[in-house]
Amino acid sequence: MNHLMPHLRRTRWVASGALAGLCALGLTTASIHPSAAGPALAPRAAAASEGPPLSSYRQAWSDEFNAGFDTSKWTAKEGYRDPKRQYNTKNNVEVSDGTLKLYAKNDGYGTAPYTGAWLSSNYRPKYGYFEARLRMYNAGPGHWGTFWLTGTKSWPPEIDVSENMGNRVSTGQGSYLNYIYEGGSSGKFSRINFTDWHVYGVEWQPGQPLRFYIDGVQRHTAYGQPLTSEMTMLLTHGVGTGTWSGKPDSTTPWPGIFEVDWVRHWTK
Ligand SMILES: [Ca+2]
Repeated sequence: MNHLMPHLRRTRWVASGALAGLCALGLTTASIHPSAAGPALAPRAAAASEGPPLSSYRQAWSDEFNAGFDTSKWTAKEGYRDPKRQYNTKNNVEVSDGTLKLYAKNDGYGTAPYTGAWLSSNYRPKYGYFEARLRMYNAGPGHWGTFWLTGTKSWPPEIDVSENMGNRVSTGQGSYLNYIYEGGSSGKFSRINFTDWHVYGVEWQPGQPLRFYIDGVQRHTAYGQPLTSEMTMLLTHGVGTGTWSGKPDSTTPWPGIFEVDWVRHWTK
């Protein structure tokens, strides 16, 4: 039962007014691991719309997209995704005014009628809390913008932290939150308007289900095969021709823009 002691001690510190002194020494209550005082995954403060669900996380990596496209952090693909459909090009990647823009265009390249963009992170983490603030801007049928993770050595696994299909702008189905593993998947539509700015996050810890968050509120819990491999983060904007994102039609605006304010990763 000694696991209760840190919590009791913290309460006494706060009550005695000694907390300010601790902060001045560079010590805060965050040094008391919340899991020591209760369940490993307690709800976060209701007011926090971004950041990890526990204060014991520390930020390990980020790209704020405030200073140009950083090729040390991301690799942009140049090549066909499908020769009959889409070509991914660095020309559709732009960082300006503090955000990343990935364009989907109907300008065509070679045999493909559409061009898109595909970024994979050079950073390949394992476990932690992953989060991005993003929106689909100028979106319509065919556009398909996703913040996701996949295995560095194989697919599956796949974690779709925020998958946005342009043909669903008007349906209210929202972002798709999904975990694909060997032999199954667990996905859920979030019912938010993904053309507005939102913060999307996923928590991945050993022995725990994946927990998906939007604006700090848990929206989906995905059980399935334990995920133990390193993952690559991806930001992609493509053009679909099937039912998943719909086909471009006369209502599709061009270029479609998948806009990302930042991507962050925390570890414990
Ligand atoms: Ca930014």
